Amino acid sequence: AFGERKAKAERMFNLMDQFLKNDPISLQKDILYHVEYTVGRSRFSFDDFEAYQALAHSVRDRLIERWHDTHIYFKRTKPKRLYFLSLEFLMGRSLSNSVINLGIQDKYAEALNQLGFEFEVLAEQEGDAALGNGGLARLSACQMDSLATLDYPAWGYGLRYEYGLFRQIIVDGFQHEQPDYWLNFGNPWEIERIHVTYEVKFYGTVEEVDMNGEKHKVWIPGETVEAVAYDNPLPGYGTRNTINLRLWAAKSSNQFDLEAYNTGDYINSVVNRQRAETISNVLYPDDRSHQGKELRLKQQYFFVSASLQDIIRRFKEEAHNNFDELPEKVSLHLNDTHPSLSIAEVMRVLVDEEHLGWNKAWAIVCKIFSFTTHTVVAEGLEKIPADLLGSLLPRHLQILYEINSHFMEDLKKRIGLDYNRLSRMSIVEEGAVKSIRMANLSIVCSHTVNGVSKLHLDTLKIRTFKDFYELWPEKFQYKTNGVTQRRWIVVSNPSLCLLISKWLGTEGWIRDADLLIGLRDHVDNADFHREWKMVKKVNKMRLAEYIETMSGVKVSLDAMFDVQVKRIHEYKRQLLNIFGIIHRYDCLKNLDKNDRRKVVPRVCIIGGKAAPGYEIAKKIIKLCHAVAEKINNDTDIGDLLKLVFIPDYNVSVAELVIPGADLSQHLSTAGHEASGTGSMKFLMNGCLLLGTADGSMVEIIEEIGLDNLFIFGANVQEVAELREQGSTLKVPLQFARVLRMVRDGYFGHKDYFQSLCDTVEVGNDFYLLGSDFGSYLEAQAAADKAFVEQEKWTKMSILSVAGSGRFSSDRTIQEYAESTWKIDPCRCPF
Ligand code: 6GP
Repeated sequence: AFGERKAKAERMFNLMDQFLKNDPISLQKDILYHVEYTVGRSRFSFDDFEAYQALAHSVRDRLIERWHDTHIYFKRTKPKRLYFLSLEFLMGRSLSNSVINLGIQDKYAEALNQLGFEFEVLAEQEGDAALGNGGLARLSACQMDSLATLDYPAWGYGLRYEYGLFRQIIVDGFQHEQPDYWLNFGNPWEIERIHVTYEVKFYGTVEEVDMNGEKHKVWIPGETVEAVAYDNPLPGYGTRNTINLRLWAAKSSNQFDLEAYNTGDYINSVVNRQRAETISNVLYPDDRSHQGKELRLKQQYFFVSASLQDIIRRFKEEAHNNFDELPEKVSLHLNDTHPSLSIAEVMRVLVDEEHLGWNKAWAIVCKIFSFTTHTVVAEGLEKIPADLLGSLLPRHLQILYEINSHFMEDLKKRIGLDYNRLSRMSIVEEGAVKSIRMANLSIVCSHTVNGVSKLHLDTLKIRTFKDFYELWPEKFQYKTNGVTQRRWIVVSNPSLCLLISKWLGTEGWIRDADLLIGLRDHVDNADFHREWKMVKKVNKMRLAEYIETMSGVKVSLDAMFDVQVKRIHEYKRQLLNIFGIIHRYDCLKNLDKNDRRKVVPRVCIIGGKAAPGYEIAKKIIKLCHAVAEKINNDTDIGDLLKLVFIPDYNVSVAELVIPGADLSQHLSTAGHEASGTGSMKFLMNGCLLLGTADGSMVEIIEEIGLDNLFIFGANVQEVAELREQGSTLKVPLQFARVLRMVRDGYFGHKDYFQSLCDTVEVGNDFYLLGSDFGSYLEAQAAADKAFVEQEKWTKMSILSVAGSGRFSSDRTIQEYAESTWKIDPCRCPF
């Protein structure tokens, strides 16, 4: 009977497969249908934006079809599922990525051509979905793409912020923040599920009640908010599998405030209900400092509670109520500590609602969670004041205390009464402000704790989580980050994509990035070199045009395009870059005309956002503009040196900037960048890297060899030694000179820049700009020298791409799937 049912289902799927046709005529019909009936414009008259909307809806239809098929298949086969819990996803645009993954880009291009539109032009109409800050959030997006492509039965869960990461505008060289109204023009990529809603509770009290002779804790909440699901289908490449990213939005609950109604205060009651909806309103724009704000905690719990209700409901549908099976069916991944309240929440559900005993519940919980940390510094780790947690989530605080007291008891048995160590490892931090250490909680309860590069794990072992590592060495692993070559080559660099496929004789590398190694076979081929350089030139032209429209600065295509784009942080040392540029400018000014001719012209490009409250980072942005103004207007210098700041750096800007870069800079003080993923995107685009041996750079060096990039600066051990030296540290004269120029007001704003200069003064220079400056300049000189030898440069560029295969997020995800999540591919056969 099962065979018959299966055959019938397969016949049905074949029929359904025909439902939406993908030939250009059908696509045109669908687009025009959406112009008329979805967008509500006449099919005889619509503009580019309306055409984009209609196009997006026709793509969405195709996504939905596959997404349904995938989920029906998952439901039928009941595989163990991965739930990827993350408060941030930096998806960027969806159109190009979707049609490429669906494999129908050419057909759409043709269909649009006949309608008088160009695909690329319409793609530019789309705004970015920026529901995240930086590296962590973009990593989640890359990993979702890999999960779909590799057919894993995975779900992403996140929050649907009404306002994503702020827009950065620059006024007079200063950063200003504006809200990101990304939903104002509608979002064709999501599906609102008005029937998928859950109630999320806050505040209130905990009571103990007798049930059948047993005592149980019952949480009587003081406020209830509703979570509504918005689903975002994410297609894999070269597969029908299309997985779901489910984002939650807050809606006021249907429970009406009767008391307010009785007293007649109808208006206030309605207004108060709206307050509930503010929970998912806005993304917190700090990527590393945690301020223990109530709203942030509310966001976290709102997200955790809705996601877990959804996950447990699905589990119960498939496994009935046998919670012993939970570890075989469910893997919960904590993307940093932000979702770690999940641990207390699962305990609460199992103990209070499902009435499992504490020990049994704990044994289950310890088998289902895995955790990845994305930071290095202990100060960056999340701590939540116990008072705050107790008032918002009274039952969870009790559970956290209980988890901790069990843990402390066990720990004493293992390590004895070493009170210092016990207090360092405790989940509860006693002190002026008693607080909950979310990282300790995550480590205690997860079966695996992951770093994001080898060096990162080493740092965690010897520094940040030393005590835990000594207790549970087997828990600690690393999975070096990766990025998806679909977005970072195929979508963003179509000419390179064609060239690679031509010379490899296959498009197989789009699913298997290891094949890129085959480019090594052609590394000396003159035709290949010519075509390679052509591709770079085309991308540089695209970038040059963008620079001119954004900043009015005309740049020469013969110059080396030198790029540093990422969040602005002291540890990422954008200041080192700017100081290097000042030094270069200073040297140029002192050269005579003849010598200037020998200089490699540079276009220095810097971009990135500063957290709104991060004063020093904002000053770095201002300094960049002040220096740019001086240099770019110096007719003496002309095309030899230009400096441009690209405003509002985001995913779609990155797609334009990265392919056009010759050189990119990754300057973090060794030991501070957990991994770094920007470097991998540049690497895949044939851009040479200049940087420190930090994070994943160490592994990039292993892969492509020291000869093919420019490494400088103190390594991790040296950093520790240098810091010991304090105010006796030696700093090159050039550094002191540059610092003096800034201090003396050479670039204006003398007073404003003093405090910035203080941060790198000897004795105060925590990130060691001064002591790394000499070797930084040497690395820059080596880059100049290599750039002159175009054949050598091209070879290095080819070898960079050839060696980038290991930095595909496909590799990362496969490692997680096999060794951490223990999930198998589940490929929809239809
Ligand atoms: C970042 C790390 O700084 C970066 O090195 C890493 O590549 C990336 O995560 C992905 O793992 N961290 C964050 O963005 C962050 O918010 C709390 O950390």
